[in-house]
Amino acid sequence: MASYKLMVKDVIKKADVLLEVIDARFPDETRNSEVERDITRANKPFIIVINKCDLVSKETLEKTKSRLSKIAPTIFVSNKEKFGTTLLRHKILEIAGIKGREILVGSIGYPNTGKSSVINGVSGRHSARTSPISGYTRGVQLVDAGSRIMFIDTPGVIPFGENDEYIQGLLGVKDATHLQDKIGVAMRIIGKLCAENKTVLESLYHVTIEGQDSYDAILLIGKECNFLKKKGEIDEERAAMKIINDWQKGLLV
Ligand SMILES: Nc1nc2c(ncn2[C@@H]2O[C@H](COP(=O)(O)OP(=O)(O)OP(=O)(O)O)[C@@H](O)[C@H]2O)c(=O)[nH]1
Ligand SMILES: [Mg+2]
Repeated sequence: MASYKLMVKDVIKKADVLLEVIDARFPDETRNSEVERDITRANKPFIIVINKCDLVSKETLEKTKSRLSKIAPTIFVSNKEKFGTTLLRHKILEIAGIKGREILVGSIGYPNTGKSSVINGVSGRHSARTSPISGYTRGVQLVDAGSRIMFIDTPGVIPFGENDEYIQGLLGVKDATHLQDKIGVAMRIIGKLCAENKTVLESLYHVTIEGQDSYDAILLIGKECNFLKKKGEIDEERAAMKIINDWQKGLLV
């Protein structure tokens, strides 16, 4: 992990502009205040790239933007729907304020947020390697995006401890079968959805959630899916895995 931190510090030192790539579905969980502090201390400009915008509603995006734009310029991007990348290119050129030489742009953030995809989107090429399995980008990679922009692609930077299973599940760093506390992770996903977007949960599973706690909501979903153990009890672990899988597949947005 120490080498990750050193790698990030080195990229911050070398780059003229930094992109902090976050996932639109969980902006707070994928921002890293330590990295932001290091960038500010190094006196480098940075842009918060809110990626995977196709996976959230416009209202959620606007709320996120109004909060985060107090910290740094923010740009919405969806690589899937191909928007935001031209604007991002312009913003990089504007914020760097460098004339006549190449601009080095470091792309940093949590695993799987789409750092490599954003680079490919801006370059209009597929030079940075991407993957649904997080941790794909291993070493630091340089990608020439043309018109004076050179990207530094980095691996995901966040230290994961044993207690970060929720983040790991949320970000798709681990799939449901590899999570120890599947029920705990599913409960937190349900809690998040009940606070932000209860209807999507209700309509995907054909249930009505009215004041139940997250555990009871898992049972309700298990019952509706007919996930039963031998004795006829609801198989809450199977229900939890389904919820985590559906979340990771993007069905709960
Ligand atoms: N829906 C959606 N999926 C995206 C978007 N951008 C990237 N992805 C997907 O997210 C996954 C991760 O993308 P990468 O670009 O490899 O992410 P990364 O941050 O470089 O990942 P690591 O290098 O492993 O840390 C891939 O399955 C991409 O297809 C987007 O805008 N919308
Ligand atoms: Mg990558």
